[in-house]
Amino acid sequence: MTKSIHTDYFFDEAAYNTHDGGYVPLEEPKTPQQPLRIPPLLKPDKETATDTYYTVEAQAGETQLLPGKKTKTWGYNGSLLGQTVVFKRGKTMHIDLKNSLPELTTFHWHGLNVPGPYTDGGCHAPVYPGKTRHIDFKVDQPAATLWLHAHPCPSTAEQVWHGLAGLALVTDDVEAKLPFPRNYGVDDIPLVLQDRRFHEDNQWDYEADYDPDGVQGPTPMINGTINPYFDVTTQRVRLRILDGANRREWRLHFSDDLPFTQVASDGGVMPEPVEFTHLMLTCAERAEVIVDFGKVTPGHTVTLYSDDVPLVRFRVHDFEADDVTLPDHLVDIPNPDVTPNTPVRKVVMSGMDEQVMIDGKKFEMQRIDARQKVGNVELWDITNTNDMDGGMVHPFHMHGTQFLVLSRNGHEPYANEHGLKDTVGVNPGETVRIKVWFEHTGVYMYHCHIIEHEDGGMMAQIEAYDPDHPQTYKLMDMDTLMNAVAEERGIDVKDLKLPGMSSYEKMGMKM
Ligand SMILES: [Cu+2]
Repeated sequence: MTKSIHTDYFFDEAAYNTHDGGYVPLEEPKTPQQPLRIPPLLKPDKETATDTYYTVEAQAGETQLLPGKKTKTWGYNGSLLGQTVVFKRGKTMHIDLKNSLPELTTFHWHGLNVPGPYTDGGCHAPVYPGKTRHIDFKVDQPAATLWLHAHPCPSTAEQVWHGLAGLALVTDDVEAKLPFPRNYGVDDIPLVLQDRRFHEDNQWDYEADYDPDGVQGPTPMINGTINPYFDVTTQRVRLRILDGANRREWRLHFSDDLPFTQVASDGGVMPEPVEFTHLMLTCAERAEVIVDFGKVTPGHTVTLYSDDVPLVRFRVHDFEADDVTLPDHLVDIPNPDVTPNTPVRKVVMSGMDEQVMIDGKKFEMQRIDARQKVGNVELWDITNTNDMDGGMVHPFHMHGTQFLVLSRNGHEPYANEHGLKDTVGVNPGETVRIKVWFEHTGVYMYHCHIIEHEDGGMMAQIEAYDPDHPQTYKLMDMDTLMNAVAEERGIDVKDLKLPGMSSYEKMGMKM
């Protein structure tokens, strides 16, 4: 490959969260290094040639994160984060979603192309404590690193902060033929990047740390590990990196500027590999990168940093030579023609703190903001009206589809934005044009993925419809939700405070 290596982070320097008044700098943990936790693969309850059966259970538990007291955490099939679910393309999944938490939650499959709003698992698909919801769907999209997280508006941010974030890997025959490392846990490892603040007795306190522009903590937590190392035993390692933080942007680079190659983005393998020394991810974005340790002497350590704070130390051991070079072209990406006579859809993300809105409105669960016919291909212009000097990057996310990024303010998108995406960072003062089509009917949310912004109302919803098969949906409403949560907590609904509510109240709006 004779391609150039990208040595900057692409995004507008002035918009980084480091410039925000409430920015919480990362700090290097002072606690001993620990082996990186690798989320186990979730074992199917049953599997046939065509069908896979899983049970995904949201549960509360305790996790030894720091020396001393364990931290109270939530997770899927474990005390923190989740077991990794594998979806083989072409197979039909049957999943029991079990809620063993003390409060209602939802199971949202971020990046999965499935019908909305119930299978998709947004706010309209609550699972009450002690109850189970069942979903079935056929996996029909390219191999990709997706994730599962709670999405019960307006408590999404708090539940994710408690630990409800797991990985879901789509596999297919196309990716399987590419010369990528894929021995899970050995040379194919997920890296869920999060940050937390530890309070008294090693506990998290979401309320104490609350910031309407997104909650941050000074301690990096990778796969639910504080101060991790990973033993490298192969020349090449594939990292499936997820920005699973509520608000933090990660500016990633290795010690000695070791180059690495991004091979996949949110929706799967990219048409061409892209080489980096520095890569920034915004909330919910994924990047699969292959790191070649071939020039590192065994016994040495290569450190992955965000800015100047170490995230993971890769201790390089002896390995067999593996000088596989990647092809210049990896996969073909669908690029359907825009449906004739279709106007460009405009979406405006405005405000910061409590003022955040989409198209001048805050989210309402029972309001459908837009409609698009299934199969139609539209251009969407996503504008961030924050001003360049004092604004922030808003990561725009769509449920129910993977889109293509066409341009940024009329210019070429970034070098790693030529694949399928479900989340795109929009700089202040910028308009990002994307190409959007839906393959399934449903009501889907689209929103900023700074999770406190979505809880604060920077969210809207679209119905993808099929005129030949009109459908009606039972949408969640605020009264039902508030009454349920108040009952779970044993308090009067008048005394109930949910995290996103203050953003509505301060704007004189009703949630
Ligand atoms: Cu935002």
